[in-house]
This record gives sequence, structure tokens and C-alpha cells, in this order.
Amino acid sequence: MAEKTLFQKIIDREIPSDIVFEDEQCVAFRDVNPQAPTHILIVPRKPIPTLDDLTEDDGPLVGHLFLVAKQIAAAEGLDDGYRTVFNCGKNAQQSVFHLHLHLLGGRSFSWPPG
Ligand code: DGP
Repeated sequence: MAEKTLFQKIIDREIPSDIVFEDEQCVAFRDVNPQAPTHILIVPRKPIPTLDDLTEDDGPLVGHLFLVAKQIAAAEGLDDGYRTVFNCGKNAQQSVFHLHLHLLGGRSFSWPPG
């Protein structure tokens, strides 16, 4: 069997994390190296490595991750807005190859991103 990803170990409670939300499809926990006052990673239980590995069947799952982001943003009081990011691959600096949606908020962000 393939080695579990770091995030799979977090989902399986083998590595501790600050979990803020979970349901049958995903787990959301605070990023260990936050880039904003609120920085949460929303991770599908299904171990999809990157955005490039998504199939048509994963469409509802990806939609669900965004709906969870919206729900957490409200719970975190991010009333002035927030940013959601999927980093994909080398140029986007993806470092953990288990799909995750970053939810960032609590400060103003610049555009274009660095
Ligand atoms: P990315 O670069 O898009 O692959 O984002 C990976 C994120 O994962 C990065 O912002 C730091 C975070 N991270 C790495 N290791 C851990 C960990 O052990 N626990 C938590 N909570 N976050 C982690």
C-alpha cells in the first residue's frame, strides 16, 4: 500500500492538529505555518494528490470543499472577505501532495499574488 500522506496521517489522528471542522467528505484544520490570522486547510478524506488528478466524478467533492470554506469563514467571522487557494504543482509551491484548499482571512491581501 502507498505511504500515507502527511495530511492522511492528520485525518487519521496519527499526527495532532487543530481540527476546526469535519464531515464524511473532508477535514479542516489550522495551518501549522499560518500566512494570515486565519489560515485553515480543507482536505478531502479521499487522497487525491493534486488538482491535476481530479476527475469528473470529483466535481461534487470540490464543490463541497468550497461550501465548507464558506461555512468556516462565517464561523471565523471573516466578514470583510477571505481568499481560497489551491496550489498545484511546482510553480505554485505545492508542498503536500494531498489536495487541500487554503482558506485565508483576517487581513487584507494584495493582488497579483507573489
Ligand atoms: P501547500 O504549499 O499548498 O502544499 O500547503 C501545505 C501547507 O501545509 C503549508 O501551508 C504548511 C502546512 N503544513 C505542513 N505540515 C503541516 C503539519 O504537520 N500540520 C499542519 N497543520 N499544517 C502543515
